[in-house]
Amino acid sequence: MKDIYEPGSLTQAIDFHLAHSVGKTPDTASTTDWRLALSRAVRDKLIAPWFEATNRTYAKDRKRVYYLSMEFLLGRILEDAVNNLELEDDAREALAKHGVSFADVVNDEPDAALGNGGLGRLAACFLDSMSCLGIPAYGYGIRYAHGLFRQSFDQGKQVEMAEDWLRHQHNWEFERSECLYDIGFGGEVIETGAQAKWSPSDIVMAQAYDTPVAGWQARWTNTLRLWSAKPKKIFDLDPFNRGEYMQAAAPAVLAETISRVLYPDDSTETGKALRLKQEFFFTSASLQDLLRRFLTHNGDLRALPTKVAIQMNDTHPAIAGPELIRLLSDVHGLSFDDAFDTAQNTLHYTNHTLLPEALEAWDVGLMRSILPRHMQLIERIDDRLGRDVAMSKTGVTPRIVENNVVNMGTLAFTCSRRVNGVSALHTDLMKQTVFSDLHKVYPERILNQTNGVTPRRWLHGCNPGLRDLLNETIGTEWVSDLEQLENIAPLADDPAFRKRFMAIKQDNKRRLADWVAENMNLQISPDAMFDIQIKRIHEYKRQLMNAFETAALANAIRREPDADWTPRVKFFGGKAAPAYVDAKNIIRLINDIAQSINTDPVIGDRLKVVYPPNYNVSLAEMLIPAADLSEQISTAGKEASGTGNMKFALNGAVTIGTLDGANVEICDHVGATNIYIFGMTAAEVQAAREGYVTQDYIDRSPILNEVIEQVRTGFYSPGDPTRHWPVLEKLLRDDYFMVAADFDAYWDAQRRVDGGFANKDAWARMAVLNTALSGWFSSDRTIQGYAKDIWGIDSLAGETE
Ligand code: F58
Repeated sequence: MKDIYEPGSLTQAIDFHLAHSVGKTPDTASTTDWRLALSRAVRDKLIAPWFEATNRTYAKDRKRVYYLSMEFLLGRILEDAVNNLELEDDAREALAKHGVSFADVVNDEPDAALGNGGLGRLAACFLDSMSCLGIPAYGYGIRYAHGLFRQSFDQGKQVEMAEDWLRHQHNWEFERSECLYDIGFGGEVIETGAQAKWSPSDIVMAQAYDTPVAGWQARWTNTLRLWSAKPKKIFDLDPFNRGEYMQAAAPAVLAETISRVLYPDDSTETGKALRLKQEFFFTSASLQDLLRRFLTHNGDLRALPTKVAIQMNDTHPAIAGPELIRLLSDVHGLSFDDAFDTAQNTLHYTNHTLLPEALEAWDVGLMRSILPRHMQLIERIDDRLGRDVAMSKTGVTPRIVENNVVNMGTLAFTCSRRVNGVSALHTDLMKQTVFSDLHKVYPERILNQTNGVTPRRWLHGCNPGLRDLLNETIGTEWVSDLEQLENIAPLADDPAFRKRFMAIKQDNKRRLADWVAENMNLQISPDAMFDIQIKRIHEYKRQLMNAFETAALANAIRREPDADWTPRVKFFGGKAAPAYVDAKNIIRLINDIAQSINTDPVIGDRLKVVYPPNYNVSLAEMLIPAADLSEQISTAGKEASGTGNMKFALNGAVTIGTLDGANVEICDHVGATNIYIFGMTAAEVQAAREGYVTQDYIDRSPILNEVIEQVRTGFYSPGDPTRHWPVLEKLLRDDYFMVAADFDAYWDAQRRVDGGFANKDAWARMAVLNTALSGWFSSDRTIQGYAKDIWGIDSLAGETE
């Protein structure tokens, strides 16, 4: 199929869509109208490559990947699509003809925030890379009506508001009103002989919405298929006619609840049931859909693994094990053993956390009431595991169902051919800790695929200054072959190149400073070091340690204002789960510390603290290119990988970090002299747990002690001196993440950073080398690893007919 527009005819396409899709004339069009028109024009350009990719996959009956993820944290779509199609100049010009700014138009788009953090953003990077590499793939997820909540601050406290990304027309998707599947809940299982039939008591429908995902230069285009819940029966007329309008509408409302909101946590009982329903809803719809597609070409379902690889992004879709077995056996007639083997050879599971509280476990009673047939199958799968365990003679006793809960990690592991961690350290720890028993029974199953990030969004798109410098210096191939950045490494020693590199950084910092002045009513100097920690607020990520260090630095400045300080602006960004009280307390403390420092005339420009509300992908795209220092300071052993750490390094920020997650590999790549590593290792953290007393560490650190005393006596909350006691109480009672133990090492490392930044040439050299040597952290490399080691799928891009 040919492109419907002539090359260079974007103007014509935008004008067409402004009139025919949006229904406006140029003189009445708002920024949003122009955005909708441009989005339609750009979407048109995706259609030909999309059809071609689909046809080629079909024609050759190629193996496909199905990436099942509860979350796809896409961010804005328009600018990314424009970049991938290299239409930026055309779009800018076309809009300029009408006196409209391209930047205003792309910034008008709300973020598609269908994810919480790293896990969801990783899924979005993977979609981009699979399209760039020409790997036939579908992303499957949920079309939440409301994505991650919007955050604001009220006197420093986090306030959550519902997000509403679909309020304006969403121009990227195609509604597939014919693509519907029944999803059952509850009811009973009727067994006749060896046959089981599940008869659910409630049924909702899953309806597909497809978004084309174009890869770099539209070499290949895959599909993101998101499911929306619809009622089976649209309306109850009887109660309506009786005037009982609420009752008439209730069944539909209840059904639609399933895809209404992205869950930021699951701390309430009702929340738990709804989340389990969401998980089953999208998993079952996806499996039914892919089986239907498989059966259009193939007869024997036992051949499924030759044509299909399913990747489960964490345990959220882990019900895929029993559901696939159910579909294969109860619906399509395979024996349980054949169904199990087929499912297991098709499924793969990625683990993203070892934190015990984040490992999913469902109450057996809840599972049985919502998914009675699946609970039976889980017990049979557990028996199979029991047999393998006995045969292995390892002496270990892993079980899926234990103490009346279904352990979803063990279920996912048992039903998968391959299980992977997301960084080298995390994968080792998986083998030693959470999955040590299963690893003994199945020593071949666990492997590592260190995370990566897409260079299209996280360098080419968000840092146009650096993009242009790179294009001019080493050509443009780096965009789809990121390790070519190594070619700039020798230029770290070239003063002229360093100067240009740092001038770009300075421009990015100036832009951010302008944004802060305009949006936060705070003046910051772009000459200061921009020190940034942006990520979900969690105790293990230790924003608290950063806040304490910030307060301690302010104290030191107040004592000796005329000493030779390296001016800094500390940025914090991130949301806390609404029910995570300890994290919300930390947010309030940071905001109070910021208020105290920013209004202190003695401190002045030597230190400022900025915490913009509602951190999201778009804000990250502005902050990361402007960073000098990247904060990656989690307690060693707790951050599975991190991906922000990679984005910062790629954009020429130097990392201060612990030997945790992928920081270890970043250190290996950029070199130990170009990163500030401090603190305990994962093994040292384990050893320090024995007899740990927070107060002992505080007593040994006069710097930390002073800050703790200030917090205790209300220095940061003068009208309300006890406000931050809960933070201290928690710390003193249970400093599980060892803020006190690592504080002095962190303080010392920060003072080394001060010295490092003061030496402009040496710092610039480090910055250049960080960009040059982090090309390995492209998600293209990660996806190539999955394709080769896990999925057994080749690229189709560039392959001749
Ligand atoms: C993150 N997990 C890891 N979970 O913490 C991070 O180290 C890693 O780099 C990233 O995955 C990608 O592998 C993560 O983001 C969540 O957001 C959960 C989603 C479900 C609700 C609880 C949080």
